[in-house]
Amino acid sequence: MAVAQETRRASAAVPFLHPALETLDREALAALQLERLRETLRNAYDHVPVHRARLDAAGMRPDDLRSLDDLRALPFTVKSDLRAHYPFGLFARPVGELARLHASSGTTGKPTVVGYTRQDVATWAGLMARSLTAAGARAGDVVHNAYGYGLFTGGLGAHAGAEELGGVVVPMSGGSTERQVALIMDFRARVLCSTPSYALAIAEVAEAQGVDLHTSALEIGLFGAEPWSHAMRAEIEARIGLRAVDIYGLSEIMGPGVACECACRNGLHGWEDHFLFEVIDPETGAVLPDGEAGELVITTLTKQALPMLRYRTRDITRLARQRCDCGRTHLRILRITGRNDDMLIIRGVNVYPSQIEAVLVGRPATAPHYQIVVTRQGSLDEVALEVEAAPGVAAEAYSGVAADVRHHIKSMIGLSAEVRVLAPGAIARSQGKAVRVRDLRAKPD
Ligand code: DLL
Repeated sequence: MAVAQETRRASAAVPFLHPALETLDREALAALQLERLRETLRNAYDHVPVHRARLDAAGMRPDDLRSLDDLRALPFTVKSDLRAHYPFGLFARPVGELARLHASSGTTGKPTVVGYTRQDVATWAGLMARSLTAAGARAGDVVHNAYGYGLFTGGLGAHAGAEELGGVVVPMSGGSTERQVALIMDFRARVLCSTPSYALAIAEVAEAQGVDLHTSALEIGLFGAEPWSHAMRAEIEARIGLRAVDIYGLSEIMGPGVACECACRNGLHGWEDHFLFEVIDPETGAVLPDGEAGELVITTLTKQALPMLRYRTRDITRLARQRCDCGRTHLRILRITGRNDDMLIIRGVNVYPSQIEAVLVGRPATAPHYQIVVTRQGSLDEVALEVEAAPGVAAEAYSGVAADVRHHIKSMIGLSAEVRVLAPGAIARSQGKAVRVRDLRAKPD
């Protein structure tokens, strides 16, 4: 009942950005997708030799496409394809016709580079504005944007979307946390855009400065770019006093705004007029039925510069296609629980960092700042959890707190882990994506 009331209030107060598009019935949506998929295949086939060779090898021509199910015959694209054809080999337009380049940080090897035409940039701003609207933002809102500006898509992506919506953007970027607190208060920001871990760092600095963010104008947070648990959502909401909304995206597909929660917050609406979503079994590549957990695969439907065919995101999630209470018909991506490559196998137990977070965050004696340290003893992987004590917990109590956390990790995840409780402030704070796992295992070259 409470949810229904909240939804009614939310949808009365927050109009859709494109009601006709966001509530298209499934049949009309599928027809639009098929038309756009044909166009995308033509673009990829005609302009990207790598795609043309793969489609030829699969015996498929763009005009052969009869139904959306034919998508399953298309080969996957993976991140290493972008690296192998660095920098511009997967682009369907000459660089001189582009408006923007972004790139991943590329901690190992070459970065992955993505490009946008002017129209791609406009599409992206439109989808980001749609996402902000779904989250509850509206024209005239002051939007404090603490996503990093630069090659990372978070800063500029959120910025352009907020402007498109008619918002008043504060282009803060990450860092200078004390200044962030002051400007959030002084400029009366209603919307905060940042990673969830950085939102918590902002809350912490505000508390240390004696500033109560509950008295700020903040009402909505658009948090994404890294996995975060429901427990983390509750923690952020309690510390800042806003409604925390999950937003998803990735540079290879566009940037932030590929999917976003609405006021119902029961999954992130994936904008299906611009993307096709599938979930596959990561081992076999077979498409899984809705509701089953697997790897998210996305095909772009309107991208000009970088059309992506069945891109394997490595993100683990489930899809739900039933109509949402908000009235939107676009499917929902349930919370991203982690990435394939983040999964740890510790003595045969498969563990995602977000499962550990769900146990650690919200316990009264620990703070939501943690790191997972993985080492190898002989042929066995070992894991140690370092978590900060909540402020005010006496140092003599740390060993008891550690025993309690160890017990809960064992009973809820089945993992036996060493737990080290550290003093408040001992774990480095992120200004963007948090580094949750310190992997000290020797890596083969
Ligand atoms: O992180 C784009 C973004 C910016 C999304 C701001 C949301 C907000 P990349 O740097 O390319 O792009 O990283 C993409 O981050 O494949 C996921 O693993 C992870 N990720 C992004 N959003 C979420 C989320 C941006 N809401 C990678 N929940 C993705 C969990 C997320 N993981």
